[in-house]
Amino acid sequence: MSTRYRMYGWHLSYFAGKVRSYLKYKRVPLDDVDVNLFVLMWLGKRKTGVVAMPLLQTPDDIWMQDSSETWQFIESRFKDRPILPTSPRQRFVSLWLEAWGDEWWIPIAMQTRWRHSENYPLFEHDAGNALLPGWPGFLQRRAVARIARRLRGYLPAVGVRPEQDELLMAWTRRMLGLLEAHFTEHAFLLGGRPSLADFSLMGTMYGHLGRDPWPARELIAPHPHLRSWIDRMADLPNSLDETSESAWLANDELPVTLMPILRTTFEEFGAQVAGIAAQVSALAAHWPMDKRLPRILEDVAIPLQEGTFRRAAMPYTLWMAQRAVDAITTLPESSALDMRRWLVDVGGEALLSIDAPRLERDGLQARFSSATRNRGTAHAT
Ligand SMILES: N[C@@H](CCC(=O)N[C@@H](CS)C(=O)NCC(=O)O)C(=O)O
Repeated sequence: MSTRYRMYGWHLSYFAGKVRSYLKYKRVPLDDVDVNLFVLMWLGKRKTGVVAMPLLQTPDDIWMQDSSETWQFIESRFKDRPILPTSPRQRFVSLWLEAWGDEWWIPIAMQTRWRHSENYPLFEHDAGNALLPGWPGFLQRRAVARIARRLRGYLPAVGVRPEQDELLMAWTRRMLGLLEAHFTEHAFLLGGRPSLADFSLMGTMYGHLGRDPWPARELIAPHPHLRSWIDRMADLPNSLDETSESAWLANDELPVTLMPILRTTFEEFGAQVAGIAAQVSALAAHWPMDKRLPRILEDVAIPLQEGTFRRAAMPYTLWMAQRAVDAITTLPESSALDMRRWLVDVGGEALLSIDAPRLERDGLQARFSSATRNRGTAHAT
């Protein structure tokens, strides 16, 4: 039996960027292969229930698709180089920034890719060769066009709408400035060593912002420390200097330069999560408890410094946020109290009063968890 793991994913893909960087860091024996049309549309769907990438196949032929499920599984088998800190604050921040990196940044990645036609030749080339390797160009191009149509179809729901383009770019430039300031001081988000938060942010930064020609030139090149972080993350562990300060900050501290970023996530992503929670709660009154929730609901209005941004609520995002909040609510009482005080200081206390039914993941979507189902429409606190 082979002892190697196999990841199916493209360099173009958001979540493959996250998972690939992580698996390399963990030194998982890995075959990193492209997804072809057959694996994407048929085999992967049969094994995991959804058409999505990346997919991971283990040597013992277990298949998985969700990036969070994937790292949790790998952490249980590969104990070296854990990516989730054990101290309460850093642990919560890692999980919260995972949710932010995975969910918040999707519109930015999609806008920068699909609003600029100069990105399409790379997409067509890479996706064409991956989907139908060795086939005639015109068939490859046709297959790519179908995938591109499907992906472009998601733009309005995630908030990429012409009237919001400027707003989102202004936000992006502000945030990239904050990230640049941070990476000028620190090699990774929590200090000298990568954590779950870094891998998640690689989703946006590797395949989309750092590799598509327009954003790589216009948005990333002006930020050299951010550029170096992307390149470092793409080549772990080789780019990690084990002898220097390769640790998260001591005493559960967080880098000062991370704080403005974190505050922004609480204000903005926190508002998005609260908006989704309100819609999911309202749905719980009449939605059949055993039926998967819709992938998208109504719009949520999110206040940014630059204006109000609207995108459709996705229950899946709430599921991810609930996992982060769990890192606080499951703490022993005295540490939970300390964490609550800290959240008040950094503007994140509203997260603790989000009252919504407990969710679990179902493929790319979410459903009420079995605990919620057993309690009728009872809410998690
Ligand atoms: N949240 C999932 C999402 C996986 C995902 O959305 N992958 C994208 C490509 S980067 C995809 O295949 N999307 C297909 C679709 O949404 O229909 C994860 O963490 O793995």
